[in-house]
Amino acid sequence: MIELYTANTPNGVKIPIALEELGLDYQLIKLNLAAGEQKRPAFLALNPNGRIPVIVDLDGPAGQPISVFESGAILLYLAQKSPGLLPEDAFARWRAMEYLFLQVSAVGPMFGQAGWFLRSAAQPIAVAIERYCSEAVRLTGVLEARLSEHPWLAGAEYSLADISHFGWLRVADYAGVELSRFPAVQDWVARISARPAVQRAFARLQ
Ligand SMILES: N[C@@H](CCC(=O)N[C@@H](CS)C(=O)NCC(=O)O)C(=O)O
Repeated sequence: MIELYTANTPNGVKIPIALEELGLDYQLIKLNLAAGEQKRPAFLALNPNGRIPVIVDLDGPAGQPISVFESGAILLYLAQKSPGLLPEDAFARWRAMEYLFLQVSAVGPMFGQAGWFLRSAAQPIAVAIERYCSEAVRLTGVLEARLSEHPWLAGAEYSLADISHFGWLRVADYAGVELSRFPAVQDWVARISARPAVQRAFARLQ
């Protein structure tokens, strides 16, 4: 059994989607981020960075419980635990890794900062909005180029790379990205949204 601490946010949706895709049993523990539940000592003991998502696998390595934080690390942990999120072909597998790391190192941080400066900053800071929003648009262009040539980010197969990016791209508007300018990404978002596992994950996150 896996305990999943998460919320319905761009990073938070990745792990229930992965768990549903793999058909793994999990207990969903929804945190109220606005109330600061992610900063409580019991949660900080699992993730000293005070952010969701986090999992605790009660049946971890050698049957021992293990906690894992950072969505990219959790996706890789799940891919190792149960086949289905990473292509078996070595070339496609490394494409999946590339796009997973692109998401956690660039798309997530840039979209997050773009949205924060656009919507949450106490006063508008034009240079920050320009920098982060233009990066969010540029990165969406990188995905558009890939998805114009391949159905999924790793190539022919849906993988953890798609799950990782989907959380942010489905709410691209938050970061000032007009998705209609990126038809291949828009179509990819629609195809992922229609997957039964994705719909089950959102139903549980309600
Ligand atoms: N790099 C982290 C980012 C996690 C993250 O930023 N989570 C947000 C929700 S999308 C969060 O917990 N926000 C609450 C806070 O910052 O206190 C990951 O991919 O897991």
